[in-house]
Amino acid sequence: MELSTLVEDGQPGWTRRVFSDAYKQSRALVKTMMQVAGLAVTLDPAGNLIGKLGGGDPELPPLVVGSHSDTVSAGGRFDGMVGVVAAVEVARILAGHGGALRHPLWIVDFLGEEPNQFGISCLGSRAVTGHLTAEHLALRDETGASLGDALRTSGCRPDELASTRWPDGSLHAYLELHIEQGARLERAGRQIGVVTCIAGISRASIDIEGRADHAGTTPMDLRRDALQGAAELVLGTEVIGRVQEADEDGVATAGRLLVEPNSTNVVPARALLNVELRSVFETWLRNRSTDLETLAGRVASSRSLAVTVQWVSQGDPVPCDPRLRRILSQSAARVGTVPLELPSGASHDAAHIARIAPIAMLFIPSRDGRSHCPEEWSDPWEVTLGAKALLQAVLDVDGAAL
Ligand code: HGY
Ligand code: MN
Ligand code: MN
Repeated sequence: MELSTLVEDGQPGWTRRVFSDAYKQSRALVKTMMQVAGLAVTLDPAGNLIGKLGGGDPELPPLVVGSHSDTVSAGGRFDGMVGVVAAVEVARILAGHGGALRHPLWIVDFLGEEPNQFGISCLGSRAVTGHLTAEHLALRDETGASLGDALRTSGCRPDELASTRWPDGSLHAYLELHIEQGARLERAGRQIGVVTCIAGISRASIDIEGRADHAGTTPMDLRRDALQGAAELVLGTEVIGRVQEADEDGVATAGRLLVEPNSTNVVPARALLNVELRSVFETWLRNRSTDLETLAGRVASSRSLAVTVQWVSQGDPVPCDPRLRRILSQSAARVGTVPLELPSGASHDAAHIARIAPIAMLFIPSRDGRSHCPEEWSDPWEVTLGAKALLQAVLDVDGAAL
């Protein structure tokens, strides 16, 4: 709740985007919380806030627990924040019981998990796994500024990204507590979820070039209307998202559209459409990406438009570590709940950390399955129970030979 008071002025809901002043203030608060909890806090060149607690055996690799504290536009107060605040609370309790853990414990607030104006998400967790590339840093937003510039301006050191790298196999495990952002737990009457697999996401930026013309004097059959082409792609995205293949399915969203010159009396010359496809089934994801490209080609030829599909990111589904899933199910039971195993339609920093370490996630319920909106809500007792399960999971994973 305290974090949610730090939001961007004049923005609806709870908005705290990665390059905003509100985010800068909120990270100062998270840093203070980490310090009060007894952690040694550093900010790495990629902007990851890392609080460290020594373990009984400093030779052992760290057990890392994290999430994010940035939001989408007009977002809620729980997506990411629950995982960060609960992780700090877990560390505070363990710091008060010196020697409780064998492994060092790192608590991480990853930079910019949500997609930003450069069209790329998970900046901090990509960086530590070596997947925030020079091409990414060169991505430009509508103002022409580059991601590298934005990182520099916000106090990060993108030229030193190599030094943020967590080598492959250098962690004992990575755990993340998060709200479900869906309604399966609520429908099943369960309080704790153990994630089986994190959906893969394919994100496309589709540039549609037509021709500006006078809206009053240009006959309909002479128009090259970029927005009409975009509209066909938007409706086609829904058709693609509804495709079922055997028992495989997924979702598709056309969530962002820019129109130029965006004037009522000019035939739209250009449209920029962002589409994302998600599924826990790799084949479905690949086939639907092909469908989208085929549709783009058809719209281009039938409307004499230039349509370019750029895949900004293509991430495969990420299974959670089966050993950790078993341990976390027992941890959830030890705090008196009956856990539910379920996939995550939302993506998380954990999906990137999976490249270098075994990962697992715990979910708490989202009321009415709502998220990425001001109505996002989890009851305080649900958050507390999630933190208890996370504490038990940290103790159990610390003691496990993985
Ligand atoms: O979009 C997502 O899945 C995540 O909430 N950033
Ligand atoms: Mn989110
Ligand atoms: Mn999130």
